[in-house]
Amino acid sequence: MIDRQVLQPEIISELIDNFGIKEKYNGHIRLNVGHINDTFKVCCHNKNYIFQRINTSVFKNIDGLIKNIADVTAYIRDKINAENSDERNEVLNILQGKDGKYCYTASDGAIYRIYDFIENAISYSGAYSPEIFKESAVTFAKFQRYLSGYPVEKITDSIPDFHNTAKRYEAFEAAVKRDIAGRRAEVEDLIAFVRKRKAYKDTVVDKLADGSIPVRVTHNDTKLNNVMIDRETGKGVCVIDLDTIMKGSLLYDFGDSVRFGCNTANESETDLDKVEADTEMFKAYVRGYLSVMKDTITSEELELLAFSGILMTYECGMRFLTDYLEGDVYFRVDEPLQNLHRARNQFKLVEDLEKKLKLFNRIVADTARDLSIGGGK
Ligand code: ADP
Ligand code: GN1
Ligand code: MG
Repeated sequence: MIDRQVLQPEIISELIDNFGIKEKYNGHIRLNVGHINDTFKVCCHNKNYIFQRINTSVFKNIDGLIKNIADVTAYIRDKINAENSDERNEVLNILQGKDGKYCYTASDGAIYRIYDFIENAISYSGAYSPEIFKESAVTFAKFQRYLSGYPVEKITDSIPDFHNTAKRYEAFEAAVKRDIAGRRAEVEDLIAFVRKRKAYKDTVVDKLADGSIPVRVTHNDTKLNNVMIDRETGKGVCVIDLDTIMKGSLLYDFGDSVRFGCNTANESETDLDKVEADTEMFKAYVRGYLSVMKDTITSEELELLAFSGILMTYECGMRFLTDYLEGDVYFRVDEPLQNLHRARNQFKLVEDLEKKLKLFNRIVADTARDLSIGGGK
């Protein structure tokens, strides 16, 4: 059994050898941010790297996932180079191993990959301002725009139906029925909350299926700590965590950013009085996002932009609750009730987003008017 907190010295040596790292290894630390992979900053002489153990119980199709990342980053790199801009604008650089592969199965049986470390940049999980949040919007939107010409058929869905809210709902009902961890009785109020809003689950799924909103290549995990912000200038530098690049809707990306960044509290906060949807943050995100996407977003997408925050928060809360019912098998938890706390937190945010939907729709409409957006392709 691998200790997820630890990166063993012999594995470090294997990886350094396989990926041809020439600089002398000086030490490493574990980064305790994401919920999925095990991430380590490895410091070498004059250069740092990210060594990542990929979570193979979450990601079943590693070849498809790695190919997505290698292809998409190469594609974006060409676009950035063609822009020839003075701004700091980067793309994740994944290292290629001796055998030509971008990941490596080590002697402990786990699969690893290495990225260049993005220096002098921060991934924010808290204590950020509307300006920082707006920059994250610009950076995610640019990422979306770079990929607007990328052939959708070249993308492998690394987790099929990842944001298919209808399928997520089915999984939730199955978990309630199975009640494998014996936790159902303590969460009846939350189960009722999800069921009451059942109609949400088909909104975007149906529109993607009937073609009224376009299928795009999307990031699908656009929380603020998946974008690196320059430590000095406060400008967005690079989108990271590319495991979930898949076919989807831009509403998934916009909505997930709102879910995380407009919450006045951290996603795991247990004091629900602290959880609210922050109007200033929402305004900032809309302005940043639309300033880049003004010629790309369609009027149907624009109309659902404010609602997408509710949808993605509802879906994520439902996923946390499902995982709690299943005994915490998916999301990394630092304490036993964390998935339950996260679910309660998300549902509190759903309620506040529902209350503010009219206001947030108006903010979208006003910003669109300001930016002379008519709804493009
Ligand atoms: P997870 O899928 O578990 O969320 P991430 O790929 O998002 O894993 O990595 C976790 C954290 O590690 C990020 O939030 C960020 O703080 C840091 N990180 C990841 N990649 C890099 C990188 N290339 N340079 C600097 N920091 C990084
Ligand atoms: C996970 O990998 P990370 O921590 O950035 C999850 C997202 C959830 C998020 C909730 C592959 O994101 O879908 O929205 O936690 N990623 C995966 O914080 O399931
Ligand atoms: Mg992450």
